[in-house]
Amino acid sequence: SLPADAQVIFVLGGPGSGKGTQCDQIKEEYECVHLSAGDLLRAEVKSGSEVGLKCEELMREGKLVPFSVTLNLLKTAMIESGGSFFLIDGFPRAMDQAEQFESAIMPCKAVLFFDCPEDVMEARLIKRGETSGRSDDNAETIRKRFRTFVESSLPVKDAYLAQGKCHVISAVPHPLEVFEKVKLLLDSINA
Ligand code: UP5
Ligand code: MG
Repeated sequence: SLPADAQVIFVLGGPGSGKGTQCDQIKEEYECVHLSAGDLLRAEVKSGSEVGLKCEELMREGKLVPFSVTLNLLKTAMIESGGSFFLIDGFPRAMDQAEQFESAIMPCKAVLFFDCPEDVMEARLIKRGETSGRSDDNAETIRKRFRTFVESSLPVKDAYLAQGKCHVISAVPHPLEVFEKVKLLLDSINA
């Protein structure tokens, strides 16, 4: 089980907004465990498990995998990490996921939301697709990921804004400049 003082921060933003890039920076300066739901899913696909096979197709279509899959992967990784301060990157991607995670595990302390125009995210992903090997970094799937993001994931941001838990940071500047804002924020919520 998780330590009594465990804390969760959700790191959200559109496809290619820079969630992973910023989490890599954060973990250099803060003692935390970075868990990317997408990375956990890609590892599951790579393992060749039955669950992985089911998810592969959905991810290639830019659709959400079943919530039970991500919840199990995240919960297991949280416990196995032995950590107590968790950056959950790219999850929850829909409001029901947020609610169910919070009732099954714990309420999040805060949400970091990376705001980025679609054309900027698209250019980043197309460029990354030249070398990433990710089956979803192609123009057609990127469009579908954007659609899923707007329809399912953006409402999560709005709900946490209404709760006063969501902090929006522009993801357009240079990564180091974005990180300066992230640090101010984390220090202000005393993570
Ligand atoms: N880059 C980053 N920051 C930059 C900056 N400030 N200036 C210029 N360039 C910048 O960055 C993307 C690219 O941009 C990189 O090349 C980077 O160098 C550059 P990255 O940090 O990787 O952005 P990130 O937001 O992490 O983008 P990612 O592609 O990982 O976001 P997605 O949300 O699309 O992908 P994720 O891995 O989270 O999910 C993949 C799929 O899994 C989903 O589409 C879905 O099918 C499935 N999924 C679920 O179903 N449920 C979940 O809970 C999670 C995932
Ligand atoms: Mg990522």
